[in-house]
Amino acid sequence: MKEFETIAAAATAMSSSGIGIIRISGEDAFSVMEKIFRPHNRNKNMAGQPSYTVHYGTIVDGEEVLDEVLVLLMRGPHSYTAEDTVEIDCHGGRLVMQRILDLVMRSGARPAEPGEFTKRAFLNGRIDLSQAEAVMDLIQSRNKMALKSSVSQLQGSVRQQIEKLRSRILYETAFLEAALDDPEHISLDGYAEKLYKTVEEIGGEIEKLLKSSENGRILREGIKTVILGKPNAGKSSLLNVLLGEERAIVTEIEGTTRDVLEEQLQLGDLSLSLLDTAGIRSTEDIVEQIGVERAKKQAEDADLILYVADSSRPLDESDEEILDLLKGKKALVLLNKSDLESAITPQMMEKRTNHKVLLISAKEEQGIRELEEEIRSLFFQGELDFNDEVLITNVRHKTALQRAKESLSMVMDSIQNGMPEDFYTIDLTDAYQALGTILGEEMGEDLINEIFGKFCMGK
Ligand SMILES: Nc1nc2c(ncn2[C@@H]2O[C@H](COP(=O)(O)OP(=O)(O)OP(=O)(O)O)[C@@H](O)[C@H]2O)c(=O)[nH]1
Ligand SMILES: [Mg+2]
Repeated sequence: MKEFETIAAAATAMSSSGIGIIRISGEDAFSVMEKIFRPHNRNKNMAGQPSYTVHYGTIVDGEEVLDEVLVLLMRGPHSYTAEDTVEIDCHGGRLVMQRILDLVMRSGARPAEPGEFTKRAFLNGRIDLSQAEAVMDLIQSRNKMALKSSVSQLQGSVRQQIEKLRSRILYETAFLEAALDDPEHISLDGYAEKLYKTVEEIGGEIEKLLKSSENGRILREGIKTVILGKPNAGKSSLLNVLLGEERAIVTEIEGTTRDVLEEQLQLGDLSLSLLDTAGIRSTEDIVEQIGVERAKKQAEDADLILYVADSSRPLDESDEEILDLLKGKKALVLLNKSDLESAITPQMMEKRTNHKVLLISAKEEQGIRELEEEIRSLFFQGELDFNDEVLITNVRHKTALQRAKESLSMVMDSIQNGMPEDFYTIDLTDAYQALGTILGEEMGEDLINEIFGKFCMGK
């Protein structure tokens, strides 16, 4: 019966701030409040107060007044958790919040687990699992686009899309089963061709969602941008210029950076996860060798590589090696140290690579705006408009969509191979169930607990 116990937690950070909010949810939320809250108007009957009302008074532990507060009442099912909920707005201070929280626990609530309030909203059917997950994404959003996408998911954009696909699949499964049960009245003549087309269409819709997940991931995690180049090319200098602070060590000694250094960078709406790496060269130094290997490894799964070359020095075999690493990747070639006399011109570089070549000077901060613009246009080429598109931002949703897509492909195979109709229903049902897991249907308790376990405290 654990799910129905009354829970409580601090909903705001426990630190010095204007106010702190303690939230209580469950059957006994109101009775806990009555035990510890003394309304300013002593004659007020708190148990009889309507939902969505705010009351001024004090929190008392016996005769001791702990704080002056406002209490908000929300009766289920019209609350976040869909249960009776009380929020105490107290002063935001570690000690005062801790003392009130202790008192709440002694008065009939137990500490909420991470994500438990949202889990209740889900278990009580107020939101589906994709919406619950959107709550977490919303809190963690690092840029406007990510925020916009999680708000739309919170409002059910993913759910609606999935429900539409599921109901189409369900219709076909039900029709097939009815026909198989009652062949005398329902004919399956010509049905396979029709089903093939429908399944192909649904598969196409799923494919579209899967494609969106790449943009979704970039929104969520930021563009993984790896700065690559030979020692001394100015990689760390570039990182510092982009960040606007002296984050990485810069010296004229080759091999200054040994390890990968990661920093977050905001370019307008875009988030970049920017990685400075060790200069690529063959070296006897074991520590540097490890650094070089790490740099190459990061480059392998980068969304974007910024290749920094020292334009005052001629190209050598290490540059060739780096140019190889750029093949098939989104990349920009940056000829750095444009303030010095050049040994490599953009024209020379353009002959060796299909990537865009830019002249910059990290030291003089030249060409940096242009670089930022190029990065933006690489990721937003006009066609990427997140306004109406449902974006899949969650890896779990992506995996489920892939499973559904595979099952639908099997249905199409069965039709093409002239298999009997009952084969179709098995795979259609699989696809239906796979999509259901996105909404939190057909899922075991363990999995549900694992998902909510990743939430933050008090949410
Ligand atoms: N003239 C000039 N010097 C630069 C420029 N950018 C960097 N430098 C200098 O080049 C040297 C190396 O810069 P770093 O940023 O440490 O180079 P790096 O690529 O990180 O080097 P490693 O960490 O050794 O791989 C430093 O002395 C910088 O001041 C530039 O645009 N113009
Ligand atoms: Mg460096």
